Amino acid sequence: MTHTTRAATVSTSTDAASASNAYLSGDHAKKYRSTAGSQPSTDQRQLRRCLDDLDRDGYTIVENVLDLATVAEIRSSVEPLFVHEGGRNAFEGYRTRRLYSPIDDTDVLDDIVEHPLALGLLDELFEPNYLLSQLQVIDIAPGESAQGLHPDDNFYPWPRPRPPLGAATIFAIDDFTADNGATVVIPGSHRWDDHFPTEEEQATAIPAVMPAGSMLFFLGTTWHGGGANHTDRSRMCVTAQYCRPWCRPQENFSLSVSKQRVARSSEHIQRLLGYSIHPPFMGFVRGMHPKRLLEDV
Ligand SMILES: O=C(O)CCC(=O)C(=O)O
Repeated sequence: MTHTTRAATVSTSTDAASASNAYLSGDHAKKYRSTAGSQPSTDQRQLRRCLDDLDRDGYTIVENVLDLATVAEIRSSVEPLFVHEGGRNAFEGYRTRRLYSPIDDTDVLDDIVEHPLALGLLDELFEPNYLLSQLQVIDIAPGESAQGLHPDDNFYPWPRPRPPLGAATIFAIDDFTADNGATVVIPGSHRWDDHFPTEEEQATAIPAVMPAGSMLFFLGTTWHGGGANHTDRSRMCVTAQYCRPWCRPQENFSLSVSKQRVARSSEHIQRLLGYSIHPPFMGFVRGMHPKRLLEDV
């Protein structure tokens, strides 16, 4: 009798725990189901190779993921959008032009933001419904000095070593060379604790040399920075950063991107901009799915 009662108690609490787990991880939205992971699938061997690189080095490079016509279209579309000739501090770079959140001004970067290889990697790294954290065009002019090395997700106050809370792509719009400001990365630094790199460690940084149209993808824990530009031509890139679905994105896209723009965007862009629910209910608007806001646009 005692045995039976004890077993019943255990089974009831196990049922409650599994019901609670199912609730926490389930997609409860009725009208708008999650579209996470529904992008076109990508070459699995390439994906595995990139994941191996990321695990070992904290970054990976895939050459020629954009054709040169697309690269040229991106350059001509973003060039007129720059407002400032230089940054406001050494980190932004006094000789570096930056275009923050260009997604509201042009659709030309959508293919970068939702690039199937980038999303395929993010699907492996993060929980579904990860978010776009920021989007920038960065143009490093001749004479710019090297940016201070940094990991991108250090502003989340969670001690290292730890899994990445974000990840970034850098798409080369110009060829990236050792002289023109190619992003530099420190291989293996994604595994470091919270220390600032020593001079010896900083000396192990290597430039991400790659032709225009290529993608550098790195973890938020990987130390990196914009390189010094010793040439007489500027070096342009587009960078999209992503974060786990329960982290706060850097850019407040809900405020910087109009509902009209979101309404005409793809499912993936809508989800990445926060028109999504991370189970069980993170991201709701008055208790409802945020996509309902788009119904009357
Ligand atoms: O432009 C680059 O190559 C990287 C820039 C960067 O890491 C940053 O601005 O945080």
